[in-house]
Amino acid sequence: MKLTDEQFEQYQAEGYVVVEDVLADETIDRVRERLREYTHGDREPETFGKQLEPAVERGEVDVDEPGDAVRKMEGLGMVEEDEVFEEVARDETIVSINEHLLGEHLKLLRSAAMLKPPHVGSEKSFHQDAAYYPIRPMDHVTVWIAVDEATLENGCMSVVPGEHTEGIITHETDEYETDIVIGGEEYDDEDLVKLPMEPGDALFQHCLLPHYTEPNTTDSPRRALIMSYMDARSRFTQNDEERPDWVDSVHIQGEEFPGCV
Ligand SMILES: O=C(O)CCC(=O)C(=O)O
Repeated sequence: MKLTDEQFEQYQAEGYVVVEDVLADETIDRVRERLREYTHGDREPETFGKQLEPAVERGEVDVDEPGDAVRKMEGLGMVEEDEVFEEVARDETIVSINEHLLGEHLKLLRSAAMLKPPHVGSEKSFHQDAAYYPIRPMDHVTVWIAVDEATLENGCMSVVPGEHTEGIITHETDEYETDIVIGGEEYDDEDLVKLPMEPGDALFQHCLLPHYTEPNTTDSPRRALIMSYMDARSRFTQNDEERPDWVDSVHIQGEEFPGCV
């Protein structure tokens, strides 16, 4: 599947496009069940991380059980060790849309589950994904896939259309320590587009597009998967000794190139 001309032009001009019904209901059901096994069951990640909501970790807010406070899981190990997440990363529609945007040689740069649990799910402040990764060129694509209905109340994605053409903005560390946020930049409500989405819909987002999600104030989770793809000819800006070990890649399709990611 390719994007329509209109969708392709929207991605180029505005830095994002939402494609509906990318993942089938059965796939979404498997993802939900697997996420629950990691949060509330006895499945433990071996090669990727799980992070609790910081306010819960600091003892400021209580939850019934620790699984109710898992903020995210992150790491390429998600697709290397778990066949359910690997199926999503290699999904034919997702890969072919990335091929349309980035060309035929593709690698996966990031895999994560953002779980924004009921009531305790916190905001994710404005940031550009490119700021996290020492990769050039800065043109990787983040695919944000709704696992639950994402609404205005439970923390759907908000983006600043067209801002991906303005280059990288200075970021600073925020309270999570693992996260960085755009420093000193304010966006007005009229600069934003809020993107409610249905389960299985996918947002394709340019890595320089500033985006943000609000806290989850509802009784239901707002879970999403993130898979980020890059051209396999991208390069790390740091040498192997300086490169953090969470910055790595998984081959998806096409050629691999010497000296590249
Ligand atoms: O899912 C969310 O709440 C935001 C995730 C996000 O923007 C990110 O992790 O880069």
